[in-house]
Amino acid sequence: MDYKRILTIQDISCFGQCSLTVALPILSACGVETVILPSAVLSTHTGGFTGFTFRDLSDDIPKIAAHWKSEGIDFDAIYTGYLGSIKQIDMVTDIFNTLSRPDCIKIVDPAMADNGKLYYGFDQAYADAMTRLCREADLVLPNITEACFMTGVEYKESYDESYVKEVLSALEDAGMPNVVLTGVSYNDETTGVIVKKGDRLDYYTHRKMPIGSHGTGDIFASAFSGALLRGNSELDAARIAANYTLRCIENSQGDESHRYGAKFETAIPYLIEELNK
Ligand code: PXL
Repeated sequence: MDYKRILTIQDISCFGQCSLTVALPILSACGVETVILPSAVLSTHTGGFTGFTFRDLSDDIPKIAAHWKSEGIDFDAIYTGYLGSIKQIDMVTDIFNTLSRPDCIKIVDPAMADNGKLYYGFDQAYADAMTRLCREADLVLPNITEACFMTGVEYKESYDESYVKEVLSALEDAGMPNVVLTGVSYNDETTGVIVKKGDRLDYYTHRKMPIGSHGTGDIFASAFSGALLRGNSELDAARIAANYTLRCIENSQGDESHRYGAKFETAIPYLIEELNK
C-alpha cells in the first residue's frame, strides 16, 4: 500500500470532539501520514458553549509554511476544515500553491454553517472568502446550508431532488464542479451524500438517526479524506465515511450529556475493517 502524506489545516478545539482532535486520530487510523497546521486554539468549539477562549494562530501560519518549504516538505493531499478568519482563508490559498506535490488533492470542507445558520462569528463576507478558496480545491464537502451561503440559493429545511440539483448546478456555476454534498435527506428515515464528479451524480443513502451530534461533519470529512488517499474512489470513500459517521452517531445516542460531540473513538476499529475490505 502506498504511504501518503496529508496536511490538514483547522483549529484545535481542546474539548468537544471536532476539528483537529477528530481529524488527526481518524486520518492516522486510515494509515496516512498526517501533518497538522492548527489555525487557532479554542477551549471548546463554538457550538453550544459560551465564554470559550480563542487564540488566533494566524501569525504562525506563514512562518510554519515557510519553514516546511525550506525543508522541502510537501503533500499528496491538503484538507482544510474550520478556519478562524478571512485572513486565514487567504493564507491557505497560498499554501495550496506552495506546498502541493504535483498531483496533490486539495479538499475543502467549508465548515462554517449548519441548519440554515452560519457558526458564531462568521458573516457573508467570510462565506464569500470560503467560496473563493473552494474554487481552488479539487473537491469540496459542503452541507446544504454551506452550499446555500456560497451560492445565494435560498436555504430550505425540506426539499426535493430538483432543489438539490439547483444547489449543485449553482455550485458548479460558482466554480465547484466536484462536490460531495452531505446531509441530503428527502424523508425522515434516510439521509445520505451526493457525490458529483463533473456531470456524474451518485447518491449514497443510509439510515437517519433521530438526533445528530456536533462535529459529525469533521468526522465525515476526515474519514472521507483518509479513505480517498487509501486509493478509494470518491463514491467508495463517501460510502465508507458515511457508514463510519453513522456508527459514531449511533454510539452517542441516548447520552444527552454528550450532544457536544460524537463518540468516534470506539468505532475506529470498524473504520479500519471497512478500509481493509
Ligand atoms: O465542527 C466544526 C467546528 C470546528 N471548529 C470550531 C467550531 C466548529 C463548529 O461549531 O466551532 C471552533
